[in-house]
Amino acid sequence: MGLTLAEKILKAHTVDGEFRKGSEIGIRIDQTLTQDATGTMAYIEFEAMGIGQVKTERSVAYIDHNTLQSGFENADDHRFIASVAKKHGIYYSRPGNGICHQVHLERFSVPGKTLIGSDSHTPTCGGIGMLAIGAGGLDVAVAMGGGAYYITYPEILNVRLTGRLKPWVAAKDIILEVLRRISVKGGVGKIVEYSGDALRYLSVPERATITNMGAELGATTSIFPSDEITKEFLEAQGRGDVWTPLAADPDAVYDGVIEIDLSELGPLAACPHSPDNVKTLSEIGNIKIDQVCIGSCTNSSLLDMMKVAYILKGKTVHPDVSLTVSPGSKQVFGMMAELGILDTIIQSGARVLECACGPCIGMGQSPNSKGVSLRTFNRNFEGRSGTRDAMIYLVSPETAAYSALCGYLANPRELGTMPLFELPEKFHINDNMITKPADESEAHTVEILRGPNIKEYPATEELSDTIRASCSLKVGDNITTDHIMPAGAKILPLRSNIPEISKHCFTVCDKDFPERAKALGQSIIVGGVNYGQGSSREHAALAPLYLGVKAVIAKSFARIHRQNLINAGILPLELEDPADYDSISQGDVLEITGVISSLEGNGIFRVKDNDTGRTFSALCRLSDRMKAVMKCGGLLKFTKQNLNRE
Ligand code: MIC
Ligand code: SF4
Repeated sequence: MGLTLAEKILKAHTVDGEFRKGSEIGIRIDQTLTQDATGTMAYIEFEAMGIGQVKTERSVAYIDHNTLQSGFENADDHRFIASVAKKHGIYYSRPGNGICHQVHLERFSVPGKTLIGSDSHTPTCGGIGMLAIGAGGLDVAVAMGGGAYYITYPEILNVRLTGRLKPWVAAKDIILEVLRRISVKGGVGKIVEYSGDALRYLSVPERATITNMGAELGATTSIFPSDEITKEFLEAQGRGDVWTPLAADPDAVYDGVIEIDLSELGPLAACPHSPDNVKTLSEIGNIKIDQVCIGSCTNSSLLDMMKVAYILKGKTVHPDVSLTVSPGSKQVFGMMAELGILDTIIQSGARVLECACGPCIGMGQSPNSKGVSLRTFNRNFEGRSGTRDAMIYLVSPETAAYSALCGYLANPRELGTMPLFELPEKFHINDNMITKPADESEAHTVEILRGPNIKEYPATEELSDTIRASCSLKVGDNITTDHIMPAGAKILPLRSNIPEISKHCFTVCDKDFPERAKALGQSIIVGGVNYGQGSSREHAALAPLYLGVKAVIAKSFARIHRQNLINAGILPLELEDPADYDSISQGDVLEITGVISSLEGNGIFRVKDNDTGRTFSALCRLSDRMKAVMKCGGLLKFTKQNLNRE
């Protein structure tokens, strides 16, 4: 029986566990990436493990999230990360060099290699045929130290693309269509593998838009084959030597297949407040808009900018609309200048921002009250833009640019004939903003520069055999990490200070939660389906840990967040019968006895609600390794103990 492409890469990298569906496997990691908002904590953890030089083929630290320096905190974090990188063998991409995923795709990605990154959109590099997975910072720290990364051998879902996109219909519309069909939960436990005749029309940046938003499906990762188009892209990046052809075996067996005829697609938009709330533009109608933001790791490539410039050329942004454009990288930005498209965009009245995450993570450009904002980004969760009552729609750059001129959500198909947009034969290559680490022999001379906002990893405790605690919060379905640990310009600078950032934990849902949880000493959170979807930020586990949360009982969990809870020593319990959710009220005292024997035995935990007298079952089935992690109080302690033993 043949293998799928993802399976081939997984197989070549499996160093632990049985290579069988559903079982836990440990894979060797060739490359890692971090960004600053999760990176500071990841490097605090890396340092706490006492590892010298990174053991990977390539590790890169990017500064792209917290670039708004409205106090000393972010600049201190940048300096800290730069010094750790220099000392420990990590390449450092300076602020101004671009968004981690875009830069990694351009300058470091290698087909067939494995990459984990402390950012949920790490699968962007799947566009070039890498097996690229988003993870918590602690998992990335372990991988930098040479440790394997553990995943459950996933199901492989094949998305077969046929036909050809109509003019002005984009790669963004393809992934929106996948989201429309299978929802934000549809990819959980799966790798999405793309194939089909249509691939010959899809460039690497377009493929990367699709794999990037695979994160919104909840998928472990998404991947495209590595073909002649991949080769051309790498050659244009001056890196043709790293290319290898990669594809699934002709007789590969998939766990599911979705067929999409691209010629049948029209422009789509994800409506507030979820990336899977997808509608056609005519279903939504010509709604009036206040803001348009073009950029983010989903749609900030040179190709995107070329299309945007073509649409804006010689026109002026509608007087009621504010248009922002953030190029994805210094390379993109520089080439926009070189090709004259930057001037075209500036002349149209667009507000050109630095190449960073910017508005995507609420780092400025929050819309006006009740503002309608069209964004080429990947997430439109409530409040993420920084304006609680804003209405965010996710669209393609083509729809965004055309709508910015019209003043309402407009269909770019009206633009008529589309010229052929071609990538340059050679990109502008200048890696002067990527600092190489110190030579290993010099590493001991490098001083780590720590600012006063950088605090230690919170204390964890061994798992106790009885957990008796109040339910400090009960929340509904699809709770995102943006609910649990909000981002934005005011809170992000606290990412290296868990005591301070914890004061904002869950405040989007309940402003009194942090104080209530703290006063209770220890507590349990109850959630619905897909609890913890969205980002990889381990702060969504570390803040609850700091506030005394011992367990989260939910109908189901998102992959990265569940792992982050385990890494932090918080028990993720899945209700055996989802109907039991209804019987629990906030404030009820819940009692779990025989925790250790349940963990070690069949993974079924008996939970008694002392207020109602009801007893119900909740599951947490872990591999032996994960059981050991849980019992000793989390992955950091576990790794330290194991290193000491070696
Ligand atoms: C996001 O898009 O939500 C982020 C900000 O990039 C996060 C990481 C973080 O919270 O720092 C992610 O996607 O993992
Ligand atoms: Fe940055 Fe937004 Fe991409 Fe997250 S989704 S990495 S915030 S651009």
